[in-house]
Amino acid sequence: MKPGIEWRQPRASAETQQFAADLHAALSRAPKSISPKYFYDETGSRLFERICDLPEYYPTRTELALLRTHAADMASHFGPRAQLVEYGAGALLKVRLLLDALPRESVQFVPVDISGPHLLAACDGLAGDYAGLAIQPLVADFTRPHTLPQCPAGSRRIGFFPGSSIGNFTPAEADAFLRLAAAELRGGGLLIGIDLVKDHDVLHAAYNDADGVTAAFNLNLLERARRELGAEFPQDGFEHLAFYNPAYRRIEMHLRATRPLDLQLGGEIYGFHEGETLHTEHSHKYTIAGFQAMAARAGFQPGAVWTDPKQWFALLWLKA
Ligand code: AVJ
Repeated sequence: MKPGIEWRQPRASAETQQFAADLHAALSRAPKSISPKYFYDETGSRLFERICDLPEYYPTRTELALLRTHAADMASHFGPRAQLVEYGAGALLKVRLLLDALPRESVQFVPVDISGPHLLAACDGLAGDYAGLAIQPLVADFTRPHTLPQCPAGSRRIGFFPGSSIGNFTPAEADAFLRLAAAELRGGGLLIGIDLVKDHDVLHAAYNDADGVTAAFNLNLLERARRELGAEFPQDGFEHLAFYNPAYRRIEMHLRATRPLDLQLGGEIYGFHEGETLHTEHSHKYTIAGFQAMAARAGFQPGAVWTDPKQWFALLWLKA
């Protein structure tokens, strides 16, 4: 570096700053825990796509098969015209199966996602393949109060929340989301994907795949902190831990210290004892009746259910 030329660190994005603040908070509490949303940087999103293709990871393929087989039946509940609101839109792949079953001119599609650049790129791709479809993306955190575009006259608002993403919420957060959705979808309804309670070995295998992709996905959270925030911790200091907790009907994922160690982050030092964990994800599993009861308490009227022959995954229609 030439003397006199100041080297400037690239300014941290708002998301990076939020990650740093949340990771400090996560490491300061007991037990240590952080939101699973930090899995999904570029590396993590690519690893998640690989998870969806794993033989042990049944949810994505089971839900896609249900959508492929029953899209027309699902769409028959929407009414003649719909403002279709997808919560946490992501790559916009699953919604295509629904859109294929709807007359294009009868739909306004409103994908809602917190990541603006990704959302807009996905919308461009969708617009290229669905000429004439009205798309109104909304960059927002859908778990917090937000304002949807006005529902076109004569249309019903229909929510779409696939992927069992609601499994990441605690029961209190799931309840809060369902109440918010019931209010804004009033007169229409919600089509939601949920992962069902099943044999514990099947659940365990889905989060402990033989190729270690889920382990890499989990460990990427701290590797991301190394890359993005300059965090320092020993190589092989953490290992993947995922298990089914039957009392809470959820898979828990943790990063477990393999020995006593220090993690340095922005001038702070956080100690881990051997075996201590950073809790990274809950993935709640539901029964159909249990989920319908929770939805009913939140203001929905449970309707049609689509599930696979083994009842591993379900899509539920909930009238708002
Ligand atoms: C995207 C939240 C539905 O809980 O199964 C996959 C994420 N974590 N393997 C899930 C995940 C580990 C996934 N969800």
